[in-house]
Amino acid sequence: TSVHFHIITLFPEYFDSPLSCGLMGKALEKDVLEVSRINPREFTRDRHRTVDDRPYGGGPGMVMLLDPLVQALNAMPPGCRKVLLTPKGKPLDQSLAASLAKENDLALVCGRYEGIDARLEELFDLDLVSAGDFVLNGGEAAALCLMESVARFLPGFLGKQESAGEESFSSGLLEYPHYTRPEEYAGLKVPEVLLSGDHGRIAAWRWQKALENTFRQRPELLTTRPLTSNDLDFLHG
Ligand code: 6GU
Repeated sequence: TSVHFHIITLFPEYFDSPLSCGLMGKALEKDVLEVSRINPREFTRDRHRTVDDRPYGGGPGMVMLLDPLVQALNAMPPGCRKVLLTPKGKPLDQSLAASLAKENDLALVCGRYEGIDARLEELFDLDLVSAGDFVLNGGEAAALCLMESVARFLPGFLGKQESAGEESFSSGLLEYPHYTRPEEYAGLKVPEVLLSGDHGRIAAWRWQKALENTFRQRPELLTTRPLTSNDLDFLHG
């Protein structure tokens, strides 16, 4: 298999349905990728199997203990890249997903409660990754986003049809609008060009719509992607 994800989480059952559904379920059956779930609680030795404690200095919530996480990470295979899912991390994007898809082993540490003891970052070389600028209860949902975005780069994950070429972001733009039958619904018609059979005109129309969508919804995406004179003609002309 191409990538082996090692999810370190206090809630291994959180991942049951997402890993069994749709393309991800198929990919796991086909051994396109592999997923292991490790519960840090399994590494506790005390009677109550404690995984968290109150923060030094006071304040609300609980902090995840170092030792169970350290043991879980020490049990990872050699060469394993270690990712900590945390809102203070670098926001996940398509280029990070592509780079993670080149790894053999990826440990995904899911933080819960208020956070984890900061010394974990001194003990291990961790890539800090966030799902985006909003607050979740823990890293699990972010880990799912990461795994799905990485899996789509793996050979054999997508069908021949969809392959990663013509989606949002592969061009650096948002997607163009899609239409299917019927040709007219409640007086709303499918754009004529899509029925024309003229593949050149269709490609040009889709490029223009993708550019317009991006300009309206996510103009900041256009600042890191130089506009061609063609693009500018489409936007203004
Ligand atoms: Cl990785 N964790 C939490 N708790 N909140 C988040 C996040 C991660 N990414 C975005 N928000």
